[in-house]
Amino acid sequence: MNRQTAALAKHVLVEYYECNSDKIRDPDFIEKTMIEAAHTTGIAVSDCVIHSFAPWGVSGAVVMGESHLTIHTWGEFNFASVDLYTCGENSDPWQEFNHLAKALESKNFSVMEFKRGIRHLLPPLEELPKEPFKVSERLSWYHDLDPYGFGLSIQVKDGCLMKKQSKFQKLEVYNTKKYGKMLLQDGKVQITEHDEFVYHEMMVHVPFLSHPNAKRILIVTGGDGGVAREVLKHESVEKVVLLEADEAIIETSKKFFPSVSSALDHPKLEILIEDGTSYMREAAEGSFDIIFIDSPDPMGPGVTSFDDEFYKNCFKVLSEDGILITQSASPSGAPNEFKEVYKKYYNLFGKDKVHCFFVETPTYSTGSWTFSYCSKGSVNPLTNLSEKRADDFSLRHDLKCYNPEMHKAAFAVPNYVRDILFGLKSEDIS
Ligand code: AG3
Repeated sequence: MNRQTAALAKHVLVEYYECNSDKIRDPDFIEKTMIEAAHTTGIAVSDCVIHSFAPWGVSGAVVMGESHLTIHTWGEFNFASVDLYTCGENSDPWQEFNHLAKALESKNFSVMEFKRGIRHLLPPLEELPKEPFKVSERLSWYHDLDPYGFGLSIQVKDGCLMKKQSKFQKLEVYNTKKYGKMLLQDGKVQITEHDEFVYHEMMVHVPFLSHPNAKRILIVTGGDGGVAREVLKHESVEKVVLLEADEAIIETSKKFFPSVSSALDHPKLEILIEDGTSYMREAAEGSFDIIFIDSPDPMGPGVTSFDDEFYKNCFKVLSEDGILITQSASPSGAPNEFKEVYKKYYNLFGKDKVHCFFVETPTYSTGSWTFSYCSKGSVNPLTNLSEKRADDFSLRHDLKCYNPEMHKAAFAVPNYVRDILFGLKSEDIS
């Protein structure tokens, strides 16, 4: 770049003619496409605002670090007018341009490129004050939005600490204002440093303190290590197998969440990088006392690929008194998913062997989440709870959430959830 043409940013103005008329009238499509286009630059996206106008127009803006992308569409003319502004000499707005041209199916376009902030017209750097400018910290919001018209917003600082597409999913790490570091999988919050203890302690200690003697433990998709950390607090445990398909989760947790991944090198723990389907097919009958499935959402965007055969194999692999614990979504946020999950377990274990318990999860949308407790034999989460043992355990390990009162209270089910669970008719349970 020579002295005359060097600039701080590039600005490309595009007119996309003869676009696909349905697409340019669809605000959801425009939003998704704009964010995808912004991601092609590699510059972090701060926010996206979209408005639709009657009868056929959409206006939108994506704000990125010192860059932006705006769009105005005229549905009646199959036309979209777009600004692509990217900072940095090496930035490339043309990938954004291509992405939009393809997505909008524009057959004809015109483009102008401008340099912004012509370098030789700006003061030479050596004339700037030696002290760095005081930049006021401005936080932005991360929105974890459900497809059901609801979501969670959490304020983040310092930009994105890590973003990568693994073989299986998009992983991101942010530093939040209130909850410490946060891990996202495909845009959904999985853990935050400051509230993960609720989910992990309750998921693990509820079955352990009602099972008489759990020794052999299987964890499926718990690569961040939170479940393993809690499991390994129990001295009865002889062996823990952790099945995780995505090695990148393990690496990310070790790097950014040392307090969650702290037990991943424990000598009793065996980590296998696989999704569990074939492992479960081949595992010996009755070989595990507790199985934990710490999956992303049971259905919807973060859906896991476990099919009926996998769950049948879980049943087979459990010992006589074995317990299967899975996260079972938010019944108010995703009632249909919730219902489907319980339908499956009722079929497999029998209705009276399946119990639902609640936990408070400030950083999962709705703030209230459930686990399912499915018992193969006669272990019951309440009648088999040893309160003395639970109390001692909680004190000895200085737990932040679990205690015998929490254990009992967790199984209190509000009427609207009872209606879903008890309303599952025998024909649903086939
Ligand atoms: N596992 C899944 C939590 C559910 C997240 N869903 C959501 N935010 N919609 C958490 C992994 C912790 N080990």
